[in-house]
Amino acid sequence: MRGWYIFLFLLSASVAADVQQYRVEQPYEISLRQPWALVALPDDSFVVTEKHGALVWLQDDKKAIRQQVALPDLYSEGQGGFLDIALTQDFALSNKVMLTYTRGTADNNQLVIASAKLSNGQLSDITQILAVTPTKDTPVHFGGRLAVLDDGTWLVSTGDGFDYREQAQKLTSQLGKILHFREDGSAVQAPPFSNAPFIYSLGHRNTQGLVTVNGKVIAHEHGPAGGDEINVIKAGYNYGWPVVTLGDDYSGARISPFREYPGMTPPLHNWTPSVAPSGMIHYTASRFTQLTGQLLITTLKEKTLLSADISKAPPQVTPVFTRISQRLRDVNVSSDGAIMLLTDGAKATVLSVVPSSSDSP
Ligand SMILES: [Ca+2]
Repeated sequence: MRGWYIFLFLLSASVAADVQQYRVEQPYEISLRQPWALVALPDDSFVVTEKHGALVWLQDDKKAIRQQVALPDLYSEGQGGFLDIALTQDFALSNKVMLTYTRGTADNNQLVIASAKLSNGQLSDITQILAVTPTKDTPVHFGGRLAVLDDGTWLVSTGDGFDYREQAQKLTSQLGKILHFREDGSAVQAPPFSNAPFIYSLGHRNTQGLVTVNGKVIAHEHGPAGGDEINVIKAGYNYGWPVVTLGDDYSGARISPFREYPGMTPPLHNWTPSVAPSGMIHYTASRFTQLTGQLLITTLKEKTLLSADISKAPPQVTPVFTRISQRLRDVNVSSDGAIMLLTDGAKATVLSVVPSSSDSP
């Protein structure tokens, strides 16, 4: 009888456990310097942004080409620099992309959104369409993640600037928000706050994961000491920071006496202690069938990839590929369903993870 219970335990444990049969490859020889985003292109090549202002094109034939991008007034200190790139819906025809970077000086800097053309791994026609206000004097908490919605309008996350966390609650500031805009940088029609037409949601600390899943917007954000969150983002909603957080200040002091507050939306998932979530995708491929339909989230502090099944309440969050123990900056997928992981730091690389059969070493 006891053996039968152990069998049942192993059977149920195997459902939620790490994907066991996988192989990790390093397909590109180039060493990447402080990369931020890993972007898949329709021709199955990838581009990687590097914060100091370079774009690296990783081609299918394993060659890599680095371009120093002419980003006007680039400010590349701390967490700032060249951050995200996202393709427009008609990219195959137009070669048009959106990008984020930080501009200015140590005393006066801001996140900006620009449109550009991307062809043959090279960016051109870079035109600033939006700049987050007010400017600030800290080199951290810029947010910077882009996502395109089904109707072709755009969202971008902004950070609270660290020293300006109270502004995350103010509609007069674009810090600590998710902003909504059209492809030309103008405000959308009928925004939730008529007096702050770019603001989609408020009360965020530093959001670096932003995806759509079947029309729903899902974001993750860095908390302070603990209190990292996954949120379902809805227009006009307040996500609480810094009035409500399940984390504490780095000193150990409470940031707020409130763990919940009327009118403020609690997270779908909370991580305490922090994992430091960086990138995120919705995995729709079938190469790893256990992961199909799940969110894949890279982490810096936890040094692993996490899968999140948000069809369950509460979401089921599970480490995957646990033999890889590195700070991970971003994640994407190749056209054949391989999971591509961008590592973090001054000598970073791209790892490709594919299933291996049980008789492989
Ligand atoms: Ca929150």
